[in-house]
Amino acid sequence: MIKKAALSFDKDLFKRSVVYNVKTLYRKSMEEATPQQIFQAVSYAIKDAIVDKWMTTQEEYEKQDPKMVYYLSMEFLMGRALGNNIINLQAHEPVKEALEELGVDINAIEDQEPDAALGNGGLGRLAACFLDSLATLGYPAYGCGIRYRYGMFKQQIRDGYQIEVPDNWLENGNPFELRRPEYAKEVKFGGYVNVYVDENGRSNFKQEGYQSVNAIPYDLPIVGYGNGIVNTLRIWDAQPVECFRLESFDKGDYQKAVEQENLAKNIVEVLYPNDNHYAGKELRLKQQYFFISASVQAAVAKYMRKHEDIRRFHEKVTFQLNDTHPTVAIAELMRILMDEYYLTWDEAWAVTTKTCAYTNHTIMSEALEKWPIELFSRLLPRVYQIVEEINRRFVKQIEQIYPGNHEKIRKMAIIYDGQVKMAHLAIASGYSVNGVARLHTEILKKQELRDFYEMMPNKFSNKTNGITQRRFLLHGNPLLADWITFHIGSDWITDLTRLTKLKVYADDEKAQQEFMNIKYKNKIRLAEYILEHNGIEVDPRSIFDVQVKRLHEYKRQLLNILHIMHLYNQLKEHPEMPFYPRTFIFGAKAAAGYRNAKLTIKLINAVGEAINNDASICGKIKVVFIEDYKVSNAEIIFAASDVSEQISTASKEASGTGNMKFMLNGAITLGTMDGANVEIVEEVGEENAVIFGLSSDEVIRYENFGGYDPMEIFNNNSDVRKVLMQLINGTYSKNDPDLFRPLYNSLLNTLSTSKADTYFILKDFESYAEAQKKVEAAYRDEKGWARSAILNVACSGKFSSDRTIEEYVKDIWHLDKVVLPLKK
Ligand code: 26Q
Repeated sequence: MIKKAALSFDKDLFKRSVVYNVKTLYRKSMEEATPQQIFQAVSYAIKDAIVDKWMTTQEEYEKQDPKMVYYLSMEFLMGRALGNNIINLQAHEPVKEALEELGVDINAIEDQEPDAALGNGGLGRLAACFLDSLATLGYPAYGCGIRYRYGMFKQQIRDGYQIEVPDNWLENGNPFELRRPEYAKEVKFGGYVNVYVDENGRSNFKQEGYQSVNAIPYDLPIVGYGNGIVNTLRIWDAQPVECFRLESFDKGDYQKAVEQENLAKNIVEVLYPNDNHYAGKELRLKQQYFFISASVQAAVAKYMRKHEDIRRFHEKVTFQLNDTHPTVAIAELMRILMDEYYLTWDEAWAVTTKTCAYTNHTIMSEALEKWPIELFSRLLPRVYQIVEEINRRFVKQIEQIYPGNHEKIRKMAIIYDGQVKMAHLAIASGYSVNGVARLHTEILKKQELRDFYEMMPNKFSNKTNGITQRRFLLHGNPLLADWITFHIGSDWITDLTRLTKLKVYADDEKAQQEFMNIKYKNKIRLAEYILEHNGIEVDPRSIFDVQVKRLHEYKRQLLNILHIMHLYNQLKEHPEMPFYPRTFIFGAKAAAGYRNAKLTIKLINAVGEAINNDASICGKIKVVFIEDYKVSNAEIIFAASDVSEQISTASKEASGTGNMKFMLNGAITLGTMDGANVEIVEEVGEENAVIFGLSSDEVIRYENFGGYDPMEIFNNNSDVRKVLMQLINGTYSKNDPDLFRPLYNSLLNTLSTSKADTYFILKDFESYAEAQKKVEAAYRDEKGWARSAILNVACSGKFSSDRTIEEYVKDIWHLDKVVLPLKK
């Protein structure tokens, strides 16, 4: 089958373009060029093919003047661009052929590209999936973010420990980006606010004595799948403002000039590598205001180029706030409307409250952003005045609704206890608040945000997350993608619900064999990756049991590894016991300062080291820690997985999106009833997933009664006791028996200064071990497993980010699809 767009892709032109680029960029022939140079040449050739569509799309946006969504996010975890762009241009076949004819392997070239890792994990990758879906569905959208000089750190494992290495992703340049200095914006920090009354008697607020930086936009193309649409991800770089000539030395401005230069250099230097954890750092707040001020200024300027009346801004623009990180956009928009366009408070408020919408991604209290007033007001004096006024009016409103109820004010005020609470600002000032999975939204409404929900129930809605099948199936798992297309056609690429047509193959033995054969080939591909990167041989016939995600105590990698220690104990005690060979695969980065997370990585590696080298268990268990888990190796991992470990403490994982990527690739979920797992089980049926552990209601009930007593389990369960003692008797740390004591203490804490096992690891241990037995039994039933795996793929349609985006459009953004004119 030849795709339409494939026909329109000029293969010969592309080949000439690659050869020409190699020549002009490097003065080399194809034979002489390095793989990196060929990657650059190929990328520029692909960019050529993109640019025309990019211009046409943007011209059409200019002409049709549709409403646009600005997706404001501190993180965009894009991964590699080349392969994805080729796929979305529907040019994979011709490009692959062309490169073969030039003697080049497309996969080797794609491997030359560094991941664009401008994000930590779930929230950043969600933003990337959303951009793909927006472009593919034909919705006018901008992504707005920061062009970090260094993205998420590269992880090296040395002696079992994580080492963080700077991610110099721009080292060889970024062929797809476009620098656009003509759209630079100035962003001001610090100083003080003066009020001037003008001849009309109007008060003018002026920030003075400030420091400023120039924000320079870099645009990246976001190619829609097969529809000619190319949207823009705009990421901002910082440059010092040119303000000082030599004579400034005498004027004493020297100090200020140097400070401004440092400000510009520092601001975009590096992504904060904290996932689900708030760090109240001044530089972080600077980063937030920097890209928000630039983005809001740009959005207003763009609007004013075509429109007269700024009071109707919200009819053409909506800002989606990706968590509270961009929430300062609310006050910045108010500032621009009042101070630069002279709207009254009420007029500005009317616009702002119809423009901004907020997505909540977590209920973990340590992730909530609360900025000290001192810091906030010193850095953003005018913005702080506006936040104060928003707070004053909001508190007044609370008092009107709940007269005399000081408790409400204490719990809901935007400014309280010397802090600015960003979630409260976002909820009070936005027109929409959404959670990211049904359970998560229910918990928000009933627990964390209950007071807000009671006061303004209409603002709240759920938008269950999704993922893009273009990257995580079509690109990441070409064998399965082709098999699916062979059986049901290619419509699934833009309508994932079509996968239900695969249900009829679930009981078809030939289909089952083909399906499991593809899984086997993908397991060989991953086994080769592991051999190359870890030097460990794993058996592709073993069960590939995988937990890849950021390392966090609530995600409970510790539960997984404790259970592996337990299995190993059993195998040692009963060498003859029936045991289906298993390869446990981990991948996880820990925040640099997160002690228990880093220690868990060390434990996984120490246990792996012991087990993998113990000949007495005949290789029945292997434990592999994949170094530097990132989007590009994730694609290979999902495709090769049998078991998807989604074992967070119920109520803690807002949604999860990895869970969806595993399901789409035919892995069976071993999980708790948490986040989107609940909806996964609902779609696929509980007989095709393995569920264990406390429910979120049970967890919350225990928490409300001050926790539970893990000592009871320690005393009564000898398996648990044995494993825990191994944490502190040097079994996995011969030279330093106390090495893992902090992990032991986190579970038992005999000192009782802080609470023990706050993530219910011991409480869920037995249930988890039972569930793991069910997994083994299920895998032994080859046909039953193949059936379940196929059904997981077939039932994953709901979890496309295309569906998620359509829900945002319908309920929150109210955008119209743009139709491109037919080519003459
Ligand atoms: C905040 C302040 C200062 C420094 C860092 C941060 C910060 C950075 C990243 C706080 C939180 C994050 C990331 C949160 C995150 O990734 N949440 C995940 O979002 C996914 C998409 O909705 C969900 O699927 C996950 O369940 C949720 O954990």
